Amino acid sequence: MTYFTHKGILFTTLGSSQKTLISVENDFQLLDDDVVTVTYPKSGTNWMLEILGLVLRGGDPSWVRSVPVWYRSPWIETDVGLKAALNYPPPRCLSSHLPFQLFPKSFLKSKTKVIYVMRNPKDVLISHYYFSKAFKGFKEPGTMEEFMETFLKGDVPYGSWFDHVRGWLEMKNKSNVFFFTYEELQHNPRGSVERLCQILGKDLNSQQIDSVLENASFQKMKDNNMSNFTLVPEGHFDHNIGKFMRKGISGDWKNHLTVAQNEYFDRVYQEKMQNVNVNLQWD
Ligand code: PPS
Repeated sequence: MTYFTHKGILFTTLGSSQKTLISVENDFQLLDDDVVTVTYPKSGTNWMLEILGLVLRGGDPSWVRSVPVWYRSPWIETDVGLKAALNYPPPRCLSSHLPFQLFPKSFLKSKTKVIYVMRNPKDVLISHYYFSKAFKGFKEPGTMEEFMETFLKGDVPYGSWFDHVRGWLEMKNKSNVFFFTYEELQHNPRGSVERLCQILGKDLNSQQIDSVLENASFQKMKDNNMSNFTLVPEGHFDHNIGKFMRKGISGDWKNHLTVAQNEYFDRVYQEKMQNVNVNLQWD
């Protein structure tokens, strides 16, 4: 596995290339009825995609159970994903881990809805650490101590968590950018699904919402081969080392970080997020 740097941000060569990144930023046309789920990696992307896939089909699980998530909602910055997105008829469901400055320029002239999902960065760190051990596109993370340093410096694919979240939060006054948190999906799943329905103009009844909630649960997604990444070939992901659907909880960082590591993380967080006037409550 190797990385390359594009405009100061690291990317993996497994599935992405400079050519695709340049094309997606400058040439790719987002359309008014596209819905794009945008996240920093390990923030709940696939969970939101499952919820979206169910909401868009009125709670019917047949789509999410028959089509792999990367075809339902291709990642536009990957070589395969961009090709798929270009061939899909509107309305398209798309995904991206891109920081705002590398996102398609056409977004600013469109009414495309962006659903931006954030997660407690300490849980992102832990999820990223385990994912990096199994995903062959990412570097072996080393010890947790070492990986925390790498993560806090932003020397990971898609760059710094802080820059990513800050960059997208600057779009908070745009009427077509909507923010969700992983923690909100956990603590208020029905309210979150109702808000998403409102955003998408989908009028689901109570039974349909029940079906969304049931089929997007951690256990149902863990059992769904179209969503649990077991279809990813061994050459890309070592299924003996890690599971994509790992724990699915908030606060797992408490089981991993020492008191000193946690305090250090908090100091870096305070420093990097000091000018962000948004109340981000993770716990
Ligand atoms: S990726 O690789 O960046 O696209 O990963 P992403 O989907 O953003 O994040 C993966 C984490 O989300 C958890 N997950 C869920 N949690 C709760 N409920 C549901 N339904 C769910 N689906 C996915 C997944 O387990 C990863 O978190 P960790 O902490 O590693 O378990």
